Amino acid sequence: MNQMDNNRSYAGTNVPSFESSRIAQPIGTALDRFIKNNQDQFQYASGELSQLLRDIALASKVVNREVNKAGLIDLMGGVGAQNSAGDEQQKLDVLANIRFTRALAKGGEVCALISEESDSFVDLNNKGHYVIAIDPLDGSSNIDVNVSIGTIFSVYRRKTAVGEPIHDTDILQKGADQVAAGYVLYGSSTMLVYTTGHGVNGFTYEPTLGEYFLSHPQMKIPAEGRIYSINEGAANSFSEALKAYLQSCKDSEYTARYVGSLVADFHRNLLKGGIYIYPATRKDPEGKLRLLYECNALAFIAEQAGGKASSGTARILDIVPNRLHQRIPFFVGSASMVELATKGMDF
Ligand code: FDP
Repeated sequence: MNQMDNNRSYAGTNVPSFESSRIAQPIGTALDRFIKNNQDQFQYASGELSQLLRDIALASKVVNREVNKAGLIDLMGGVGAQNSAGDEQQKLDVLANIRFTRALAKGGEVCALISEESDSFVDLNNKGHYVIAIDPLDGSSNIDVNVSIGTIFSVYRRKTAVGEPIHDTDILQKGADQVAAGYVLYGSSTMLVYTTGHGVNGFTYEPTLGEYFLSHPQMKIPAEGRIYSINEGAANSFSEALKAYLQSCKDSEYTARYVGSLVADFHRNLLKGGIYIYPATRKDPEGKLRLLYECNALAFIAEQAGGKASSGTARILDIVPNRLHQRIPFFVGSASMVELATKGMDF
């Protein structure tokens, strides 16, 4: 079929034919195949990290199924308890935590798991080479209202020798030490986006085949964006520098977009260009988001995609955590926006 056939118009309109549309293009590489093809990029390549990524993908499919059914079976609402960070635990938070913990424990590659839902780290298998930090279900307050939520994960190589007891040096590693990081977005379609330090690739879940396929190869965040994402309800307690930055966004007639699920806001800005900000506020003087299992992963992905991530005073990936559930102010997204937003910060 020639190009003219491909682009023929119907009834005088210039509608591209089905054959030439994106719909007709072949489905991308399956995630499993992609992981295998790229295994050699990794300096410790032994197949363990690849297996770990597959375990995460598998658990995310189970969670995706549960998220989709949440309104039909009794999976909405809280469990009547708080997690280590003091947030109300939702039923799906607890379930997602169980799904990921089980998948990672069975795999055997992970020696310790840090989760938003557990007070201390979980000792999984002393023979594993990897430490994982995970927010099993980010954006919990959106579960009951059917708005996009996500999973965020960071993977570190353990510092102690295999077989030795897990030490603080394994657990409290800075973001720059991550060997992989990613997120799953349970949205209008489900996507898994991850990096192993060689760019960022995005995979879309095909539910009838039960498989993720490469749909967004080598993702790059536009250096300049026009979207700003922040909960301005707390504006009275923002620093003067931040207030001035937000005013400049308004003066330039930027677009304000805030889903209230970090993964969803981050993902949109990654694709379109923009900045996500969760600053220090009166209520949360250290910021609200957790360094180890929220900010580090997204900072790694942002940098790999050409963007930036800052606490306002430091590059996120350079910050050495001092405790498991440490919070930090977070500015992430298009490089020039993060630079401008954090200029002259007075935290
Ligand atoms: P949530 O409390 O619903 O889990 O990680 C915490 C988080 O959501 C982020 O996903 C989200 O961006 C932010 O908190 C929303 O906080 P505010 O309601 O304070 O804006």
